[in-house]
Amino acid sequence: MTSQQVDFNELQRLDSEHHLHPFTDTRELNAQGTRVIVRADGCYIWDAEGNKLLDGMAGLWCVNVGYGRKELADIASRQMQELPYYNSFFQCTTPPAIELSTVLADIAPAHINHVFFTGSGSESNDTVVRMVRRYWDLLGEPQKSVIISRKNAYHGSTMAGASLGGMKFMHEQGGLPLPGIVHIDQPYWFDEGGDLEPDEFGRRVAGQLEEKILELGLDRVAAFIAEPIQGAGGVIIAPESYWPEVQRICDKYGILLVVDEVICGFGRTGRWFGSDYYELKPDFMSIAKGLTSGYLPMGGVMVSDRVAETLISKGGELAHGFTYSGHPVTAAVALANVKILQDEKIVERVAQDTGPYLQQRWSELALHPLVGEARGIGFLGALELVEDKGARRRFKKMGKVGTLCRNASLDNGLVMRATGDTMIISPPLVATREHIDELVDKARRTLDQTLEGIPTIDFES
Ligand code: PXG
Repeated sequence: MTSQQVDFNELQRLDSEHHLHPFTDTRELNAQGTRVIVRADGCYIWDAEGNKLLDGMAGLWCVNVGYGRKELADIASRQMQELPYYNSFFQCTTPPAIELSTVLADIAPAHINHVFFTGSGSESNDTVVRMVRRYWDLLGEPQKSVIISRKNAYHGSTMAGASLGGMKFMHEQGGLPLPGIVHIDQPYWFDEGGDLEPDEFGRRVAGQLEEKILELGLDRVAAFIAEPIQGAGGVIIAPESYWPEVQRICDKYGILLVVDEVICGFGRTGRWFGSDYYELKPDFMSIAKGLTSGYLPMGGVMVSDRVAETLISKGGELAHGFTYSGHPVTAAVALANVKILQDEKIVERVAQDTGPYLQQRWSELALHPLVGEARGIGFLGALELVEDKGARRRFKKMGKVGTLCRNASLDNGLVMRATGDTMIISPPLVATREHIDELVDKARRTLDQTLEGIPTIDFES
């Protein structure tokens, strides 16, 4: 046994004794042992056992500029030595926070020119709830407080984030959702579209927004929140008819549109924001992840001019804020990260070259007997694993085949995530055509092995 293996076993033991992991069945994990990731470079990660993996998930949808960017480490080090911390409360701020707010206003859609900084996507969405309600309160309509969201959405894990999210298994823990948050259907044609054409289905589920507004009464409805493309829910891409209809309904009734850009922001669709991709006019955009490419934790809420104007001119003090709002080190890293995206024209490359190439190669997997649909946009992709391709029929117990596929993928040196029986990718935006070929080849081998392994699955347990 090498010394590295001894260390690794010891790390696993300590992890199982002291560490509660997020979204994890700790008992199950402790029985299996955790995978300890020790190093990363470019599009690859290495675990403590020496395995090299192509990171098809960019960490957790966040490492947009890839790993090993020395300039980000250098900037953090310099900023830490100069000013490691100061807050943005009490009439203070720091140069990186100011500069970052300016750059974000520049890259955001033209009508968005303000940002409130947070520490994560969840905090961003909690902030959105407070700002949405404050906005209507200031306009003399405090009863306009209900926020409409969607089933199977993911907006974070804090109380408000998990409530806005539409994940039932999360609501079941902790008495959620909070009052004043309701959910309509998601635009998930593959699973829920039945015999309808995608566009007809898209119009119908968008129409639920209007129905819900009328059911609750316009005097009570404050906002609608959605991810441009649902990420954690399974890279769910709405039919083309959906977003124009949602925007029309928000405009017609004057309710605020909150676009959760935590995954789609910072280039993932080949545009700076999902809102650019779908030509939306959001009142709020939640950001995180790609803002710093995950090098440090940071989030924010970008606020439209009409909302900012009301909050500023009528609002007085906004009784909300975090110790780390606008943290100088995270802000400096975010600034340098955005500069990398700009200088290396990474977003343009995803739009014009690597994104279309990934989608072309990814769509070839639709021919595989296990794949009911291969879809994607930019640097997001999903595969629906099915028992019967033609009928879009799922395996009888969800998640078994997905888990088998996920494990086979890791064995093949590719990080691909499973949501139920939907396989997901969200690679670093710097992946080259060669990386994409490697990803698709490994994914195809993984699908072959999964298909071979299905007879060994116990669907009853
Ligand atoms: N909104 C969206 C759209 C997200 O994807 C959050 C908000 C919350 O961000 P924070 O920084 O608070 O985690 C997210 C986070 C998964 C997975 O399993 C996805 C996320 C987080 C954890 C797991 O795909 N997305």
